[in-house]
Amino acid sequence: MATPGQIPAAEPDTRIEQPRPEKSVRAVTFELLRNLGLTTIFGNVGSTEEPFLKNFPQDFRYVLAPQEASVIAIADGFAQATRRPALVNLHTTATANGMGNLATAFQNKTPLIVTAGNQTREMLMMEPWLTDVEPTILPRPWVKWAYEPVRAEDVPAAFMRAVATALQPPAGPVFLSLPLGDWEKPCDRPAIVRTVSRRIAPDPARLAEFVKVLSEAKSPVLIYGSSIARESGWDQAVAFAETLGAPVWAAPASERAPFPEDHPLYSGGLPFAMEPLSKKLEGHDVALVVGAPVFRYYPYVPGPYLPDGLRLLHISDDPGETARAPVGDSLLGDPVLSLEGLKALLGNHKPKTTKARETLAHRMASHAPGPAKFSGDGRLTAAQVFRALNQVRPANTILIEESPSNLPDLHTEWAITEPDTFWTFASGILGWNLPAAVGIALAERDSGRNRPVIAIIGDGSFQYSVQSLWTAAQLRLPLLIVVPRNDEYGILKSFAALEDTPGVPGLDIPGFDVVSIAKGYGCDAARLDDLEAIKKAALEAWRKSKPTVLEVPISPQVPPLF
Ligand SMILES: Cc1ncc(C[n+]2csc(CCOP(=O)(O)OP(=O)(O)O)c2C)c(N)n1
Ligand SMILES: [Mg+2]
Repeated sequence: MATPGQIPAAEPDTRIEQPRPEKSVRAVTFELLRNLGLTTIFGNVGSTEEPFLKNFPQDFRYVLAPQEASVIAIADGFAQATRRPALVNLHTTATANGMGNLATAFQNKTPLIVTAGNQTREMLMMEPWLTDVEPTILPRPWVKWAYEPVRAEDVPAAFMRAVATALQPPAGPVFLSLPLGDWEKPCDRPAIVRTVSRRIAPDPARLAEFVKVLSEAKSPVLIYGSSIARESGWDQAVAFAETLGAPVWAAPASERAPFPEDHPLYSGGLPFAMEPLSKKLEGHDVALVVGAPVFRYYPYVPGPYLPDGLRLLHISDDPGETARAPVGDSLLGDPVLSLEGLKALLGNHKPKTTKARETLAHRMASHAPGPAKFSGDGRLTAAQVFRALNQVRPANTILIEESPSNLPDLHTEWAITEPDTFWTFASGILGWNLPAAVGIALAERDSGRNRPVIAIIGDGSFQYSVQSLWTAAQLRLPLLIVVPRNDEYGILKSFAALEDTPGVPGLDIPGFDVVSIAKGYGCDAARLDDLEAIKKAALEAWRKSKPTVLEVPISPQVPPLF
């Protein structure tokens, strides 16, 4: 009881809301990630990430790759093969180790949520060890958005914005820098899950203009790009090509196969230089490019962009691509929705042709004459190896390629006839395809599709993200990797010939023991120089529950680039 002059103790006021049980930034973030279905984290952990990963929830999976380049490309392959965003966790400034593959992910248009820890806010200004001093600059220009939340409690909303940004067209990687002291801080708001659209419809009036030009064309030609494959648009691409009656080329250096390569309208892949590309299009009056840049060139071979008299139309959902095309009229819109719209507007159009100019048989005859290309020096050629593998592989086998000088032979010997069975990189930055194959093989197993996966990786290319072999072995993936060993950077010798730069050092790479390297990372491995043994080993590899690396010595050759 209060004595006079004393203030009585307050009775508890039942009208005031009791404080809610406090949740941490970590708890709210994991709840959000769970609700978004982002329960696999591809990472390589460091001290600045341990507070995020503390008491790692049982319903999440952590896929470790012991180098950042591998982490990013494994996640990229997984995201592409699952058609979902993937979550990556790297180590502060060491994110830089993954920059090559981040640039590739950007050009692949893969939605990746790349995160990295940073030092605690208490010390950031003094730049202690492992501070990412400019976290929003470091990953540029290869992310759509880079951000370090201003307040700890903004972390969950930043994740949501990152996912939305990564998914909207053109999809691509984003980067979040997350100071290590933020995770235990209170977060009094639940994380809000949002959804965004992944496709942008084309302007109907512009589509009608395109149809008018195409239907009045005497000899139209189609150039299809990887975005068609990314958006599962093979059926629409075939239906439109057949209705219009136009031959189909794959855009130069396509990272995905946009069209069945055994279709009678399929002409092959366009060369990636001005003069030879323009030559291939001679005789046509209208070309329509769908879902690709105009054009992805590589060597500079001066010449016109297009042959005389050819009008170019271009459809892409990437405003960067539509803006930087040096010629042609563009339409911004989803490639597959556009193909559907074009076909509907064409109505009962009479097809102009039913055949490609260059058939598969024609391409095979010009590239790999006879039963198989022989070297004459006792060693196998890449063409022989690819043909042997193609003979035994199941029809739905997934092929991943980073074997620069052997690519023309591979395309000739191995036609892609089923959707989502070919992957390579959009960038030319080596070190993507081996780890991407690991991510793709993981997606095959997760999804229950379990298609066989083979990666053809050059002996030079094999070295760049070789640590991903360890991840493949730990995950017990039945992945087959074939390394055509020519002891050289073969393609660069072809370049030296084209560019007339004799005497360049550093183009021979003798002495890599691929078998020992692969075994060291936990794979089965063998060196084989006999076609029957290669076929047998391939079939065995797909039945195993571990990766297999086959080193195949091939005859070093310097094929012309065109
Ligand atoms: C990360 C990276 N480093 C260097 C290069 C330059 N480069 C392009 S092709 C190539 C050689 C590839 O050699 P290999 O994988 O053995 O294939 P080959 O040409 O012999 O078929 C190199 C080093 C590159 N594209 N990317
Ligand atoms: Mg080589």
